[in-house]
Amino acid sequence: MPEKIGTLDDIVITRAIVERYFQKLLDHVDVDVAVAGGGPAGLTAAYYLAKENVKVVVLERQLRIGGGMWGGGMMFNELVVQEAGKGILNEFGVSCYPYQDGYHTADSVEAITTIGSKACQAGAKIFNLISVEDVMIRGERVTGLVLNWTATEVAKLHVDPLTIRAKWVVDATGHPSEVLQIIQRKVGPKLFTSSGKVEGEKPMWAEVGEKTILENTREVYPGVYVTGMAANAAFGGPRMGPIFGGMLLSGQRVAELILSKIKSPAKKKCSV
Ligand code: 48F
Repeated sequence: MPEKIGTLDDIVITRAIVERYFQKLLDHVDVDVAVAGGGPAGLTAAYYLAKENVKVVVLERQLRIGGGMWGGGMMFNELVVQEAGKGILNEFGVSCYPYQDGYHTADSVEAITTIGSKACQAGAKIFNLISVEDVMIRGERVTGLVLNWTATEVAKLHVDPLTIRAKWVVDATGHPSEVLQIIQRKVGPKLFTSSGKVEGEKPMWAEVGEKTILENTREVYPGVYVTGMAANAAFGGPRMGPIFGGMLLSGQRVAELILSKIKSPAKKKCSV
């Protein structure tokens, strides 16, 4: 065996993984922001929050982060962004190529691996293989998320979940807007939408969808913001297919909205 590999004890490897994982988990059971869903919108939100030293955790059901970005359009792994979306890809360092006026393309694999990496390096903690199955509500405000291993969901095992507390929750679960569906199921039609329920996404229309997604990125229940495709699903905007600028801009916007809440401290009385 080559000398440079040295001696390796399988039990040390096991201890290292178990100790480090549980330390990481324990450090993130009480956070500023919990993001449900590690697609392009959730990861972009996590990046912009972590960059400002906000303690942020991303919970992702799948083994892999990235949601619907990997496959570009219909498994052609290229994506399109408009000028504003290109600005965010540039900030991440993703290569963009002009196609025609106002349209740029990027390799979807380069885009999502880079965004994920930048979010981690900024300090966001991502937990994959964990599904959000419920919310904690105290006094008509969401105060955290209820989690379980995706494996229990897949195997339909009767196993009780665990919880994490968060000052703010972000629904970045994409088309199904799962956190909002849970809230409406548990507390009735009390979302800040016209019907109080998830309005449901409308048919594909890139131009309108990319505009409405930014208006729809907002607080949708006390303590809960919505971003990405979940925002258009919540407020009844169209889907927009493989143009991804709206997802990135929505992730950035939700981070700005939460940062403005975190940074505007409650007014205190001055003593003289
Ligand atoms: O679906 P997804 O990519 O949502 P997004 O960030 O971006 C939408 C685009 O991919 C595309 C589009 C572009 O125009 O329309 O569809 O809004 O990522 C959502 C992620 O959330 C995870 C899911 O596995 C995916 O990776 N997710 C969904 N529900 C849960 C969840 C849940 N209950 N718990 C944890 N993760």
